Amino acid sequence: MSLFPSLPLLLLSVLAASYSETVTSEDAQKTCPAVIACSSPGINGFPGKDGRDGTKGEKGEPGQGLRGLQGPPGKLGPPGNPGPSGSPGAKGQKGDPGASQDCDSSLVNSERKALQTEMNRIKKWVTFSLGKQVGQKLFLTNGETMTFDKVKALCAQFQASVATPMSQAENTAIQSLVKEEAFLGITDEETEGQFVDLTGRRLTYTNWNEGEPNNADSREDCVVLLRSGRWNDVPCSSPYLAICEFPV
Ligand SMILES: [Ca+2]
Ligand SMILES: [Ca+2]
Repeated sequence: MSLFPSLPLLLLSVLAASYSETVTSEDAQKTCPAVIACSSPGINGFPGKDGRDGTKGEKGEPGQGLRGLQGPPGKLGPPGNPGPSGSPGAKGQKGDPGASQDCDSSLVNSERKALQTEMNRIKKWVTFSLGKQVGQKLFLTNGETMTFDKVKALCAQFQASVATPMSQAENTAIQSLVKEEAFLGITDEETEGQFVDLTGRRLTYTNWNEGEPNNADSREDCVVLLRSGRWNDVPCSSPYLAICEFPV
């Protein structure tokens, strides 16, 4: 007899063994609960992934516990819109004068110099067109005739005085300015026969016409300049041309 069984027998033996193992495995699965119950528990698996956030719940009631300490102040917020303008306040008291007088002084000096320059220009125009200047005197007339008192008032109104020639040059200047007889600032109202200027000083220059002063009718206490340049005493109440002299 051979040591090796025939091939068909060998295959049948293998299939039989395989079937036996299959049946044993299936039986084991069917009886697993019983097996698990009887065996030790398995190791826990890894936790699953987090689920999605649920919907926000309603605000809860304030707690009954102790109130916590106040936290530090928050950051400064943005500036708000400007409010409406308030009503004007009461007027304050007048302040003390400023201390920068040097600046003011230089300004005043500058303006004064400019004004002086302009004033000189105007004086030249006036002198050229209307008046006569001799030394520090400027003779001007408004072309009107009036009594001696009115002439004095007119000249005083312009910080001037009635024309009073103190020299031949001044007498000639007045003569060339007028075309008719004009009052001079000379009288003997205070003392008959003693002629003085309007400040009361005795005359140092005279230019009387021949036969004058004659105090005609005992009522001639004022003096006029004749067309010839000579002088004549006349009544102060008679109207003659007004001439004033201005300091230059
Ligand atoms: Ca007289
Ligand atoms: Ca006379």
